[in-house]
Amino acid sequence: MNIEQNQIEKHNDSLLTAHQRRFAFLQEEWEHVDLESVIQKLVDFQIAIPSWALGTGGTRFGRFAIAGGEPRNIEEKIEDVGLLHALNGSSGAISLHIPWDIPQNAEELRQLASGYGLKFDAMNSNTFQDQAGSAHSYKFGSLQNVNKDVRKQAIEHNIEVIKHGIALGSDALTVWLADGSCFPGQLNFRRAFENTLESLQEIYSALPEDWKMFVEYKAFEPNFYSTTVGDWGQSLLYASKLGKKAYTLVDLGHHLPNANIEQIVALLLMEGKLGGFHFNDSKYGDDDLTAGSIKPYQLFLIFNDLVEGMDAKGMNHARDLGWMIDASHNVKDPLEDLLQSVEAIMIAYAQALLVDRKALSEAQQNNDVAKAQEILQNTFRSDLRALVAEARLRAGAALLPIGLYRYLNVRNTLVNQRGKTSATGL
Ligand code: AOS
Ligand code: ZN
Ligand code: ZN
Ligand code: ZN
Repeated sequence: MNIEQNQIEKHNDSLLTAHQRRFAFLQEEWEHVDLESVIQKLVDFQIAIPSWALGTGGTRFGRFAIAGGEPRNIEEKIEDVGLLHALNGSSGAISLHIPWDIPQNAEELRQLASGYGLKFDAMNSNTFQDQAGSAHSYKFGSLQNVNKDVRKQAIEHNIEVIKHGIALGSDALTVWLADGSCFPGQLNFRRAFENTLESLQEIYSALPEDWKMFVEYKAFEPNFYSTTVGDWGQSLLYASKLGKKAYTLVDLGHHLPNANIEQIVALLLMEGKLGGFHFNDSKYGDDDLTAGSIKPYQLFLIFNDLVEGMDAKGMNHARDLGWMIDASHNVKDPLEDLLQSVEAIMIAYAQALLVDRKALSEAQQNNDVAKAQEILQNTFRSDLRALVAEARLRAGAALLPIGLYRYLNVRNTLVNQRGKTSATGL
């Protein structure tokens, strides 16, 4: 299904007076800053939607179908992201996963995607599951495996993913490895690192000149004693040894409890090695919950360091890092959840854009701790929803994305078109 421009306009008209009142208040509150340039940055900012988050992911214990209407193929996944992008104007890219998505006709998919205003973001490889018909098993790891034939199979898979990505016009490969060990003694850590590095080097050499490789780290799960790309230090080691096209990817849920993610991000950015994000939120581990649903202050602090660091380096906020969501849905309509995640990310970004950098830097220079904290918290506690809504309005999207989604009965339409069974790769 498509959401028509006139449906969006009708919806916006009905909310316009109330919106304008809230926006005018913000304009007054922030009259000392160039709000127009902030709004333009918000309009430009796009967050990629992962193809696997469009259906219900389930838990380790089971899976409960939602009402249905889940996408059954890549075309329908693109259609779903197209719906999100029409509603919020900020979901202009899709991140595919091989082999959960098998692009058959790249040219047709490119056309379909561009019809919705979508690009193909980072491609994701999968060597954490055995695929039907493959010669070797990843039970004891893929790129780290003690058996060279297994490593070779995993390397070739990644190169295959790059080829799919080239055909689709993507320009990045995300490598997340489940490799690690469950028990002491199982692995020689140094050998595992060396094998992984050698394998990554082979994949790296297949990357086109203008591509990036994102090395995603994760503290634990599915392995519970060691993970071969277990933290940002290890990822940074691989990325540094690989070369200038390799970067660290930060998934917010992949740290040990209470890690200071904003500090990690600041230093990776300083080193020119921060590649991008998998946004989500968590209370315990890799919970893959809606961004900003548990720790919105942390999300803001991360963006605060991102904006400061990117500006210090003269980076383009929208283009120079990979912004992606990585989420899993058990109890919510995935599309509604993704709208909520994007909104939370946009709000955190807007807040970070409005931090008084000069005053903060002065407070830091004067060791005025209370003042520094006040500056951050004043901005964080400001309600900037109308600013983000104004950016949506200007982008031709909906003032209230979930409101319009429900008003248009999008899920019911999808159920009628696609049926009640769920058909995701997970
Ligand atoms: C796994 O925990 C990682 O977050 C991955 O980025 C991702 O969830 C997976 O690659 C989906 O394919
Ligand atoms: Zn991830
Ligand atoms: Zn995650
Ligand atoms: Zn994860």
